[in-house]
Parts: sequence; structure tokens; C-alpha cells
Amino acid sequence: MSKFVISVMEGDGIGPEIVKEGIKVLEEVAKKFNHTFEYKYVDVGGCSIDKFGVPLTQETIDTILSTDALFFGSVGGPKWENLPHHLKPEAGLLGIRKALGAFANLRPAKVFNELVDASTLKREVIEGIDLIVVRELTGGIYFGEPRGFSQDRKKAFNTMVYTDEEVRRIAKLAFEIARQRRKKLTSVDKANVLEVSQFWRDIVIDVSKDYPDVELNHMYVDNAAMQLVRNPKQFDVIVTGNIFGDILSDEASMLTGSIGMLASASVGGKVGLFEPIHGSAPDIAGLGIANPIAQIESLAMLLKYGLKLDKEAKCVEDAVSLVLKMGYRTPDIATNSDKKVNTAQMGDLIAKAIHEV
Ligand code: NAD
Ligand code: IPM
Ligand code: K
Ligand code: MN
Repeated sequence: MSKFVISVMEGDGIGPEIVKEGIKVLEEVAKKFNHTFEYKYVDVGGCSIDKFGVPLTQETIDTILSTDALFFGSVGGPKWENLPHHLKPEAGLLGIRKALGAFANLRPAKVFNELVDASTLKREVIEGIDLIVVRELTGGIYFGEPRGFSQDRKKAFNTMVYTDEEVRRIAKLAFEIARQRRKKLTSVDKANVLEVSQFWRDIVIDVSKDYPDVELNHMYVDNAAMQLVRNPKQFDVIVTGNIFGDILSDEASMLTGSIGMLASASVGGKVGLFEPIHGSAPDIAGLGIANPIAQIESLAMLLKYGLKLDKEAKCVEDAVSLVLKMGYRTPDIATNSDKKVNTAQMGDLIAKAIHEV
């Protein structure tokens, strides 16, 4: 029997609705495998602004740093949209990623056989897809200085900057991941236009010398966006910078049927952060229809990468598969013949399935 302390950040919009389902599933994992999970609830984003006036406090950072992993919902929404950038909910999320040093964001896109028809793409294009986007998460244009508006507001600017160390460490991690998969790495950049991308490419090539067993190719980001829908099966591991990874992973999510399916792990720092790639979905918040699977798959990543509990992680993944096989679907992934369920029902089914796989 082991005891773990998890920080839990429900957040805004659908965040609390789906994080609750994740905890429901984790409690069944605890029973099945005889673990104890202690939870420390924290606020980041809009909920933190409402309580403390800022999207992230030092106390929240310290609490998270004292735990074994961070299970994170989503932040943001129209209520806080007009705040200055450094006070927006999103700044809280960027702040916690940076504070943890979570420089690598792993976003796997795997197509469940049962959901092939839920995708907007043709069956033959997506059947059997298994790719992962490795997104650099604490550098690039998101964090580069200088940034801001000119005083007269006639100009605004951001800076895309990468250091040798930042590119090298994410490249190494991507090669390591590729080595354990199908040994194919695609580095995505815009080296035909941006110096920072040429720099990225040169370093990736340098790192590749230590990985002769991994096949490396380079792709411009505009072409990569096109190739992802034309022939996504050509990809195994994609490594790319912060903003390109943000965009390409939302695109990749639609291969799987819904953005409500795609989980992520932000690793490489002191404490891992595990969250779905989607946001707070203000358009469906409070309706109880959000798909909790991306959040629950993020829990599987927390168990695997955050706590090194491989069996437990696999059990959660298998439970999700089983419920999908049984034909249960939230509205975002439902086709006509499916058994339609809401958020809480989907959570209940997966929690029960933990004991059936
Ligand atoms: P979004 O990902 O919140 O929603 C995009 C669309 O996908 C919406 O139509 C939404 O209903 C749908 N969707 C998302 N998750 C779903 C789920 N689990 N089940 C069913 N449908 C789902 O992106 P957006 O609308 O561009 O952004 C809304 C807010 O979320 C913004 O404030 C944005 O900054 C924030 N955001 C936060 C994160 C994060 O916390 N990591 C990520 C992305 C966006
Ligand atoms: C994501 C989100 C965030 C990002 C925003 C909300 C800061 O889109 O997690 O993908 O751009 O990284
Ligand atoms: K999220
Ligand atoms: Mn995003």
C-alpha cells in the first residue's frame, strides 16, 4: 500500500465538472490497488482571480511543489477576457508551467477503433493512428521578451526566442520517446522564414547524431498542418515549439473524434502537470454534457509519468476502452446508434469499469 499526495486544480468552465469525474475514477483505482490518495485543492486562473485577485499565487505554487503530481482542469472564460494579459486566467496556467519547469508537453493522439466514425475524417485516413506531439512548453513566443504594446497603442509585439539548452533538452526527450515507439521523429518548424526555426532545426540535427536508430525528418509547420489531415498515419513522434505545438495538437485531436478525448502530460520539471489539451469550454459549461475522457486519460498519464504506477495507468486506459466498446458516448463523440450519456454517467461507467478490466 502506498500513499500519494495530489494537488487538484478544477479551474473554470467545465473544469470542475470533469475533474470531479477524474477523482471518482482515481478513488476506484485506490480501492483496487490498495493506495491512498490525499488531495490538496488549489486555484489557478479565473477561480483564483475571483478569490485572490490574481490568477496564480505563491502559496498555490508552494502547495503544488509539496505534492507528488498536479491534476489540472482548465482555465479561462469570457468573464476575465478583458483583463490585462498578465492578469488573465491563462497567465496563471503559463505561470504554473514555468514555475514547475514543465518544459515538455506530451500530447498523444490515439484513435480508438470504436470512435473511427466519430471523426469528421474518412475511416481509411484515421484508422490505426497513433502519434504523439511533443510540444516545448516553457519557451518560444509565449515567454519571449520584449513583449507588449507601444505607449500610443499603435504597435504591439512579441518575441520568439529559443536558447540552445531549451531546444536541446526537448529534442533529446523527443528522440528518447521515438526510440521507444516506431523510431520516427518529425521536427516541425518554419525554418524557411524564421531564424529561430533555423536555429531549432540545426540543434535537432546535432542531437540526432546520438540517435542513429531514429529516422528524423523536418517539416514546415504549414505543410505539417496539411499533412495531419491528408495522411496522419505518416507521423509517429512530432517535436515542435510552443505555439506550433499548441495549434497542431488541437488539429490532431480531431483525428480522434473530439478535442474531449486528448490528454496531456507536462513533464521535465519538479512536479508533473496533467491536463486535457482542451480549455474551459464556456459554450457548454454547466450543461453537464462535457466529455470527461480527456481529463480521465490525463489521470492515466499522471499515474504513469507522475507516480510511475504503470499497472494503474493501464487499468484506467482499459476502463475507458471498455466503456467505449460498450457503446456509451457523450454528445461530442456520439453517432446515431450509440448509447448517449452525460458527463457524470460517463464518469460512473468508467469508475465501475476499473473493477472489470
Ligand atoms: P476550448 O477547448 O475550451 O473549446 C473549444 C470547443 O471544443 C468548444 O466548442 C467546446 O465546447 C469544445 N470542447 C472542449 N472540451 C470539450 C469536452 N471535454 N467535451 C466536449 N466538448 C469540448 O477552447 P476555446 O473555446 O478556444 O477556449 C475557451 C477558454 O479556455 C479560453 O479562455 C481559453 O483561453 C481557455 N483554454 C484553456 C486551456 C487550458 O486550461 N489548458 C486550453 C485551451 C483553452
Ligand atoms: C493549451 C492552451 C494554453 C496554451 C492557453 C490557455 C494558455 O491553449 O493548454 O493548449 O496556449 O498553451
Ligand atoms: K486543460
Ligand atoms: Mn491550446
